[in-house]
Amino acid sequence: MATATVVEADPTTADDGASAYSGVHTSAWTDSQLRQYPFQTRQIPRLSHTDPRAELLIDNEEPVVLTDTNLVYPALKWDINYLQENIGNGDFSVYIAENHKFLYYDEKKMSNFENFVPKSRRIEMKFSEFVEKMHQTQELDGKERVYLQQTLNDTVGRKIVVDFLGFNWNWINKQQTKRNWGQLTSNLLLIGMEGNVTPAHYDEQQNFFAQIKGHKRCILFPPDQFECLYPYPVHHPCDRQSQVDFENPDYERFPKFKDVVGYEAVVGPGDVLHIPMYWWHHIESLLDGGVTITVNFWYKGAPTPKRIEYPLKAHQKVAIMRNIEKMLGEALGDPHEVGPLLNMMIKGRYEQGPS
Ligand SMILES: O=C(O)CCC(=O)C(=O)O
Repeated sequence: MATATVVEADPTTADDGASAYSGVHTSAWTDSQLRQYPFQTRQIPRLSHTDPRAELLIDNEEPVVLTDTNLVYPALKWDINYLQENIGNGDFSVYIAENHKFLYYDEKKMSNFENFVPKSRRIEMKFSEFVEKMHQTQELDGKERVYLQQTLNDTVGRKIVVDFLGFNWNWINKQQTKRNWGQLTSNLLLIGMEGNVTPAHYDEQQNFFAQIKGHKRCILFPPDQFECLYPYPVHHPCDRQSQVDFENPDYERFPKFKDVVGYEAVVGPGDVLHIPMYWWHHIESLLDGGVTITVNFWYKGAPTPKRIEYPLKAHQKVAIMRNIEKMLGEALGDPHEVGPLLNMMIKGRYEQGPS
């Protein structure tokens, strides 16, 4: 199933302070800060950006943690106080969830599924209100939580602009050009509480995920594990998100989740994780690890090549499936008719069985 050829991490460099290799290291974190899940993972390699293996992995649309890009070097001094003083008076999107899981939903698709009840809500607030809210929820002892997720924009203060201009644009622009990626669409600033979880989903963009403060565990799955992860229908507000609750998987509904195999890395300040387009990612701020700050760099993928090569890659098949669902939704005039029609089309006809 998994066709990814992620190179095996070098145990001498793979460690970010705690050990999947049980060597002796000074620990920035320990295994007890990781949540437990019922599937196996392999380590994503941690490499220097000058290592040719790193370039190869990015070329092959495979994940890698780059340890020394200096991509967000000026931001490594950012903490809540510095941001509160300098980030400006703009509005920030803050999600409030009833537990640690922040399942994303597309508000524009909510009218397609009138019975859908989101488990988190988005509120626009000033940065100082967010900080206050975070302190309040910390006192509530972890039940309700907040997660700031805001695209960086021109409302930020002068010092943040200076930091932003000092990012290693030279390196990242070269990455973009070399691979013929489209434009940088946005930089999302994420400020999370310890223990926050972004459940598994995929994006239709290339991502350089730059960790600034605290540690995050990133579990990735290649696009060929689509069948094991059971994404919501395209018209559902949770499009691109897995329906499987990793902490309590319903194997009757999602039997193939038993076959899922992930790749994982814990990223800390200065690390940059390449999350290739269409790769599933589940991201958790470590338990008892304090506040986390991340800025990601989302790029449009390369244009479809003029000459298509066969066999198609898994992510190209995902794109085809998405288009079929979208076209059926339009043709039928009702997203709720897509599932029944697809079922009618395949039931007793295309399922595997005696030939
Ligand atoms: O860091 C997180 O919690 C989620 C980030 C994410 O999903 C992304 O950058 O695509």
